[in-house]
Amino acid sequence: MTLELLGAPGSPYTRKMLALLRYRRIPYAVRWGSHRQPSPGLPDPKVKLLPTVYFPTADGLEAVTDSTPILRRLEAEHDGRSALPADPALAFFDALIEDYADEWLTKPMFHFRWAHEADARNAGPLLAFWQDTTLSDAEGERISSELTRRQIDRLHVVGSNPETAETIERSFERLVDLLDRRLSVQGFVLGARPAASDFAIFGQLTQLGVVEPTSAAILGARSGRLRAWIDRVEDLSGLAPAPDGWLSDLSALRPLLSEIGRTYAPFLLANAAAVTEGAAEVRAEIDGRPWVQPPFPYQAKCLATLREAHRSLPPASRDAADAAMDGTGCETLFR
Ligand SMILES: N[C@@H](CCC(=O)N[C@@H](CS)C(=O)NCC(=O)O)C(=O)O
Repeated sequence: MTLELLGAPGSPYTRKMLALLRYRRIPYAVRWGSHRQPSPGLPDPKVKLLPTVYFPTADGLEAVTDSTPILRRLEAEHDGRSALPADPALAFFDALIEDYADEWLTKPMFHFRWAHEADARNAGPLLAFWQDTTLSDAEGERISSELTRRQIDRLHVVGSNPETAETIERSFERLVDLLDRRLSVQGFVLGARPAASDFAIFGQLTQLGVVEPTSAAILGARSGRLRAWIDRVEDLSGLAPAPDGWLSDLSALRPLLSEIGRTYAPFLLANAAAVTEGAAEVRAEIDGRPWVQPPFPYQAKCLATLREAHRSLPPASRDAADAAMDGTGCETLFR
C-alpha cells in the first residue's frame, strides 16, 4: 500500500517525514502543494499543517498531521528498520532531542528565513514556486510578496525579534559545532543508526543548511561534515542498520543536552508557566539575554509529554537518564 502525503520542499517537517519513509522503505507518494489549494480526492485534516499524511482506513482515508505521533504510528504499522531505540533511557533522549529539533530549531529556521532582507528575498519566490512551478511570472511575484509579508509579520510568533536575534543565531552556531563533533564518532546522533531525532534535526537543516543563504553559509563554513550529512540523510534507503548500532554511553550526549538545557529548557518552562497563568507574553532570560514571545499552547503539551515519558521510565533507566542529564540544564524540566 502506498502512503499518500501532502507536503512542501520548504517544510522541515515534510522533509523529516520523507527521509524517514525512505529509510524505513515505506512506499509513499508525495503531492507537492499546500492546503491553500484544494487537493482533489483527499480529505481535510483537523489542523491544516504540512505534512499531512493520508492513512488508509476501512472507509477511505484519514488525514493526519504532526510528524512526531505519525512517526510512532508508522513504527506500529511497519516492522523493521526502526527509528526508535529499544533501550528506554536512549529512547527518552531520542524523544527529547526530536522535540528540541521540532520546536526550538524552528526558531532559527524561521528567523534565518525572514529576519534578514537577503534571505527573505531568496525565500519568497521559492515558497511560491515550491507550490507550483507553472505559475506565471506575475502570479509568482504576487504570491511571493503576499507570503513574504505574511511570514515577516509572524516572526514575533516564534520569538524572533531584535531582542532575541543574537540568542537564536549564537544557539545555531553552537549546534553546528557540537553536531560536527557528535556525528564524527559513528555517523548519527544516537550512534551508528538513525533515530527520530536525526530525522527531526535533518528536517530543519534541509532549510537552515541549504536554503537560507545566511545560515547555509554559517553551517557550510563551520562544518563540511554536517553539510554532507544533510545530503546523505535525505536518502538512507541503502543503509543497513546494525541491531547493536545504538549508542551505549549516554554521557556522549552531554554536549547536545547542555545546548538544549541552555536554550530550549528555560523556554519550555517559561512557556508552560505563561500558558498556565493565561499570561499575554512569555518573558524569560535565555542564554543571558531577555526572551519575549507570545505563549505557545502546543509547546506546553510537548513539555507534559516529555514529563510523562520521564515518569514512565523503568527506575534503573530513569536513574541512568538522570545521571546523564545532571548539570546540563535539561534536568530542570523534570523536577
Ligand atoms: N508539529 C508539526 C508541525 C507542522 C508544521 O508546523 N508545519 C508547517 C509547515 S513546516 C505548516 O504547515 N504551517 C502552516 C502553513 O504553512 O500554512 C509536525 O511535526 O508536523
